[in-house]
Amino acid sequence: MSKSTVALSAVVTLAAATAPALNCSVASIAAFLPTNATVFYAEHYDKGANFTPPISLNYGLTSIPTGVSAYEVPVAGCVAQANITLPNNTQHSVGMVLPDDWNGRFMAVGNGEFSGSIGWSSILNTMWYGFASFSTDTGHEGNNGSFGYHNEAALTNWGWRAMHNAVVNGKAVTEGYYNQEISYSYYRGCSAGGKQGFKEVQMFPDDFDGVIAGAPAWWMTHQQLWNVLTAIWNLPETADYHVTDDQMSAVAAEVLRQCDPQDGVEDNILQNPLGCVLNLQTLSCSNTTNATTCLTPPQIRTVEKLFSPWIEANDTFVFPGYTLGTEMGAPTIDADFVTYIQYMLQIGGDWTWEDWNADLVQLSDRLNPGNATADDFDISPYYKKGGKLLQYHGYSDPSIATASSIYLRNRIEETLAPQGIPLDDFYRFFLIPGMEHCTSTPSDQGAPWYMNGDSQAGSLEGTVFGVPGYNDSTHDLILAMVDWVENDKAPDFLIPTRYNNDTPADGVAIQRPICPYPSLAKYNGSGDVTLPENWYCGTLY
Ligand SMILES: [Ca+2]
Repeated sequence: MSKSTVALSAVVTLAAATAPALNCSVASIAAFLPTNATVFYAEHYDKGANFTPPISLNYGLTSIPTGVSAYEVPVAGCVAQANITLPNNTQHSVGMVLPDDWNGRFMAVGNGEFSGSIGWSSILNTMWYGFASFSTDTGHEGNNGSFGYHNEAALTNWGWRAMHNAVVNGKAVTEGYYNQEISYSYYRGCSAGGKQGFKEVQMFPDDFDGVIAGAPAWWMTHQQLWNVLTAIWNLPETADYHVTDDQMSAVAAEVLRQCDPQDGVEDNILQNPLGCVLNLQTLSCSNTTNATTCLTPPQIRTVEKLFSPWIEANDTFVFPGYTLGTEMGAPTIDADFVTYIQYMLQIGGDWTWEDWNADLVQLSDRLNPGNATADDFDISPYYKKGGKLLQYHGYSDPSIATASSIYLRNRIEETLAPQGIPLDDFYRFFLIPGMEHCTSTPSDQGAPWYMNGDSQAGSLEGTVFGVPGYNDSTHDLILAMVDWVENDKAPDFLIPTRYNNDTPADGVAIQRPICPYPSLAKYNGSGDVTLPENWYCGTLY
C-alpha cells in the first residue's frame, strides 16, 4: 500500500476467567433449548478427529454432488444437532459446534441456493477461530424450491424465520453451555447466505454486532426469474440467436483481450470491468474466419442481452445484467431454478420455460415467497445500535449479477444519507476483481480471491482453516470484522490471496488490495503487479 503500512492488529482473545467444566451431552444441550426441541446427539471430538453428519438427519446434504462428507474437527469441542419447533407444526434442524477453548464469541453462518442442509463445513471452519458456531437447514431438506408448494410456513422459515430462531436458540445454548455471557455476535454467509445476513440486519438488528454478507441473493423475487430468463434468451437451441459454450468461451477470451488493458495494467485481471468499452463486432462472422466461434448478428444480440439490464414494459428495471469478464458459459435451464416459478410462485410442476410470461414479475413481487427478499433499505437501526456490515461481491460472478450488489448498496446509501448517517462508519462494500461466485477465479484471469469468506476454504486443496500464512485482519475477512467491531479498526482495504494451484503449501501466486466501493485498487506504476504493496486504494477520477 502506498500510504499506510499494513498494520497487523492482534485480535484480543477473550478467555474465561475460570474455565467452567463443560458438559457435552444431549441433556446439557437440551437444557438450554425449548422443551419441545429434540437433541439428537452431542458428542465431544478431539482436535483433528473426523465428524460425519448422520445421513438420516442430514438428508439435504445428499443433494450436494459430494454427498455426505466426513469433516475434520479443527479444535477440540462439542458437536451437536437438534430439531427445534417453529410455528404451524414445522421445525428446523440446527447444527452446533462448541469449542473447548471458546473465544467468547458467537457465530451464525448462512446457506447456499435454496438451503436445505446444515452448513457443517462452514461452522467447523469458524470453530477453528474459537467461535461457538451455529447453522440451520432453514426448515427443509434438499436444494430446490419444491418444499414451498402450498406451504406458507415452510417458505417463511426459509425466508427468515429459521435463521433468527437459530440465532436466539444458539445464543441460549452458548451462554448456558459455557455459563458465561457472549461477548460479541457475528454472522458469515455468501449467496443465499449473503441475503440471510442482510435480512437479519433489516429485521433483527440486535442479533449481530458484525455481519459479513457475500454475493447476496437479496433480490430473490427478481433474481430467481432472471436466472431462468437468461437461459430462455438462449432457447430453443435451434434458434438462429442461440449461442454455444464454444462461442461464449470465445466471447470471454475477447472480453479479456479488450478489457484487460483498458484498466491500465495488462495482467489478465479485469480490475474495472464496468469501465470497459467492448466491441463485439470483432467476433462477427464477417470479421473473423473461425466458423465455430464467430457470431452472427442475432447471436451478437443474445450476448448483448446477457450483459445488459433486464428491462420490462414502461421502462421497468427488473435486474442488472452480467458484468463483463463473467464466464457464464452458454446459459441453459437449471431445473432447480425453475422450481422457484413452479412451486414458490404456486403455479405447479407443469410449468416449463415455454410458458414464460413477463407477468411473472408482478406475481413474484406480489407473493414475495417467504418474505425472503431483503429490500428494506433503511438499515439505520443496525447503525444506531453500533452494528458493522461488510458486503463483498466478485466481479466475475456467473450466478448472481455483480451489479445487483452495487444496486443494493446504492439504494441503502440514498436511504441513509438523508438521515445524516455516514455509510463508511458501519457499512462497507468491496468488489473483488476476477472473483467468481463467492469463491475462485476464472483460470484465464487468475485473480486473488481467498479471504476465508463463506465457502471459500472448500475451493482450496486439502482441509484449510483461516488464511494460511496470513492470519490477520488485513487478509482474513473474519478477523477483519472482529477488528472492526471490537477495536473500531475499520477495513480501509483488504488483501485477498491466490495460492499457486489453489494449494496453500505451494505458496502465494498473487495478492492485491480490494477497496471499499466506490474506490478501487490502482497500480503505483512500477513494481511487481502481483505484490499488494505496489497498489493503493484510489478513485477513477
Ligand atoms: Ca488488467
